[in-house]
Amino acid sequence: MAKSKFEYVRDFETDDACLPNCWIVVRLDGRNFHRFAEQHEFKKPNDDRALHLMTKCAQTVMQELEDIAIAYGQSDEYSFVFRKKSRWFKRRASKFMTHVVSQFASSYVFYWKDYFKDQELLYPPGFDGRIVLYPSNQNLKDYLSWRQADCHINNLYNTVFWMLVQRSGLTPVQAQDRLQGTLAGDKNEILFSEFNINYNNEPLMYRKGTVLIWQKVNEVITKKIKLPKETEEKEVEVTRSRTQL
Ligand code: DGT
Ligand code: MG
Ligand code: MG
Ligand code: MG
Ligand code: MG
Repeated sequence: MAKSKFEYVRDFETDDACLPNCWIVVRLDGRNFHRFAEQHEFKKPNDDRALHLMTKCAQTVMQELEDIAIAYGQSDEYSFVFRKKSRWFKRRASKFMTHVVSQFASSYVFYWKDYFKDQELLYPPGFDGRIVLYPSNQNLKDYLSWRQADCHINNLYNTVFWMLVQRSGLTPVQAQDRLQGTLAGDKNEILFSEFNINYNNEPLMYRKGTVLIWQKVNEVITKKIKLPKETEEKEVEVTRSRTQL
């Protein structure tokens, strides 16, 4: 049935190849994680179990898929940067996005119990995805800085907000009013003077998010070899280099 009369339907598929020589960024984000976090009793404002599970899923994505150079994650989102020269799936945007998001979502469910122990997964979570192309290294750097600035702004706000609610007993509305119009310096000051917290000493992962990169490591393994003129096997140490996340 190579050339059936139905073949023409293929022509309805549109070309979605990403522009050559550009960094391809896929960003995913948890769908309605405001509710998901509430239902699964995430710790406020940061839940280590949730953040580490996100990073485990991102590692799985990087290991299973091709050509991802770097990933950056915070809150319920992760960005994956594919190499400029990638030829994976002929650079088709739909392939990149759907493979990233589906691999991530199935990993989230698969590894849930490793991080949440006896907190049951109550319903299947979903993630949205988008794709953005960046032609220059500077654009890519600025993109990552933008996501990191978002992490910083939200985390500073959330840290003060939940201190005011949990420690000072303000209602969420009162805390919101208190923070209305405050600048970063004001928030740092509230944390320091009222809660004795130096924001700069808060965990890096909360303040900056998580970056995943590949690293070359040298691995020493022992190999048994048999030399042609000898009868007995000899153990030798060989060093091989491999990449790990
Ligand atoms: P969306 O993305 O438009 O479908 O809606 P949301 O609700 O996912 O909104 P988004 O992505 O802007 O904000 C992320 C939500 O996830 C936010 O309500 C806080 C929640 N979240 C993420 N990480 C944590 C965490 O570690 N602890 C808690 N308590 N909540 C978290
Ligand atoms: Mg949103
Ligand atoms: Mg979300
Ligand atoms: Mg989000
Ligand atoms: Mg198939």
